[in-house]
Amino acid sequence: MGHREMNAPPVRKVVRDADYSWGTSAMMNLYSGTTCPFSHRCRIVLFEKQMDFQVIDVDLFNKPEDMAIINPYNRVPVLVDRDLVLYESNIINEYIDERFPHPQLMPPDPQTRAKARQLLHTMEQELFSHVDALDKNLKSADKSRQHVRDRLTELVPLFTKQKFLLGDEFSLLDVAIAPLLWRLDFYGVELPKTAAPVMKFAERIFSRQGFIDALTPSEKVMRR
Ligand SMILES: N[C@@H](CCC(=O)N[C@@H](CS)C(=O)NCC(=O)O)C(=O)O
Repeated sequence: MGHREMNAPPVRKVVRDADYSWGTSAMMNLYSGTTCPFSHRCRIVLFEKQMDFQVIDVDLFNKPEDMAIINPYNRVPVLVDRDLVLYESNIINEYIDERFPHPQLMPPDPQTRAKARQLLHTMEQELFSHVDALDKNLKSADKSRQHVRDRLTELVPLFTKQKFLLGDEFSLLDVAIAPLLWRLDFYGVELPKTAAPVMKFAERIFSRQGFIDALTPSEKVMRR
């Protein structure tokens, strides 16, 4: 699995006619939502690595019954790698990064890695906890828009010094934030003009081939 003849192009199969044969393929299987920002994170990492994998689109309005068996939270993304079943996007991404270490997306030294994990946690608390309200345009969506706008604007000083969240190298932190940055227009979050360095950072991610390849047709139309 994941190993190919030298110079053979990677096999990247996208299954759109949901064939939910859990884990029967020799390749890594990612069960993914076509508009789900958390699944989007895992698709980016898969496409950034030169390896074989299969992305299986899960219809979230008509979820397969056994989804709840493989993930007790009954959510996507889920990664099935033969006997291993994983859920939670950041956990899946760390696994893929360790299983296919080139290019490495987590920092190599324990201290920076611990800091990265801490920042991933902060990102969930401060930004991604608002995704549900924004996505469903709940009553609290306006508060969420303001909160997301303020937290992102706070990142401005960081990008006067460095290209990406952890420094000048692209990392799993940039992967984790990217689906939200891609959806800002879609969620109705407008950043102030002073936040231009943050949008420049976003464009740096959006122009990567791995990012472009990972977009589903429904995500492509979220942003012009
Ligand atoms: N914290 C989880 C969040 C996953 C999540 O919320 N997934 C949503 C779609 S974006 C889902 O599957 N919801 C269940 C449903 O819509 O039925 C992660 O990072 O993987």
